[in-house]
Amino acid sequence: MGKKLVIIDTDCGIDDAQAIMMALVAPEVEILGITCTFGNAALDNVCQNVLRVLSVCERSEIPVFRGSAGPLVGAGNPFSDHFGGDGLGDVLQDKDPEWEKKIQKEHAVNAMIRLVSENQNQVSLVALGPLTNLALAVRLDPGFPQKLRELYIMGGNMEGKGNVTLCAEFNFAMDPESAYVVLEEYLCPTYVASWEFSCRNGLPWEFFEELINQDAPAARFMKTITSQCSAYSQTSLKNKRDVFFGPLFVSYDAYAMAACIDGGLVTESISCPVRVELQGAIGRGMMALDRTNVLNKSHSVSVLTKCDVAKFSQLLMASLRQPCTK
Ligand SMILES: [Ca+2]
Repeated sequence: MGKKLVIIDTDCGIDDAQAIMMALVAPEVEILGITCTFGNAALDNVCQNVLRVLSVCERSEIPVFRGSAGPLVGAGNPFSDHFGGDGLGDVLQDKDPEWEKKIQKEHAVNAMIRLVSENQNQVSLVALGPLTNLALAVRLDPGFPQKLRELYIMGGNMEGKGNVTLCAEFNFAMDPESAYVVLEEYLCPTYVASWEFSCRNGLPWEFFEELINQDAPAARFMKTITSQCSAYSQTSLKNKRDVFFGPLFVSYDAYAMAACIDGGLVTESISCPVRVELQGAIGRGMMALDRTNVLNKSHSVSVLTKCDVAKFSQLLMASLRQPCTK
């Protein structure tokens, strides 16, 4: 049986690194390319972070493409320091002076369109950052979404709880117009792993300790990049999000990836049209679920609500036992 063909679009922070490692280790997945976007860090950092992850896992043959450096509209919000200024916890010193030569010459959006056109109806696109590259892809090639097998998105809200503004999740808040375009115009099967979905399926911190203390290069890498990062600090557990979700370890992007890798992982979802709010001091960037189809849209997405946490834990554990022979 053929492998599942995957393109990963990422703003490579720590949780993206985790998600990419999960895809790298999945025996049934073939990664056609990794496309980079701004988000958790500036675009140059994102590109270097992806190269690092591939290097740690000894999978540097996978092509990496440079994409959008900012949102469609406006100057963009200041970069989040959730995962440190460089996106990987600000602890890595050994910069590769040759990194730019390792990035493909082709622009990420062109690469996405080409790879999907070469493999029509076979590619699963997993979007882990702001959706700017995806919005540009449908503008350059209006038929692009129909050539996809499916789209998985980490981002948005299902309960209106925000993590960077009152009502908006980071990836959507960084480029609301792109999130809007994607959720209006990508008519392929679409699965949204929202901020609250990730938080509601979090894991105990004891699991996190076990995860990063495995005896393998990928685990040691993850232990290093999370070592100084407040997002992984158990002493900062009483931060704002825990008002809603409790003190859990949440590897956000890994949920969207896990859902793509294992169709049986998601145990409950809501099928309905959605729309991203573009106006408002409070609502801009929020995803609204249209459960009664007030908007009269023809296309519904799957908004994930529950997953098999035991299965997810196993995928996480295996992802840090790298490099390995497939
Ligand atoms: Ca991300």
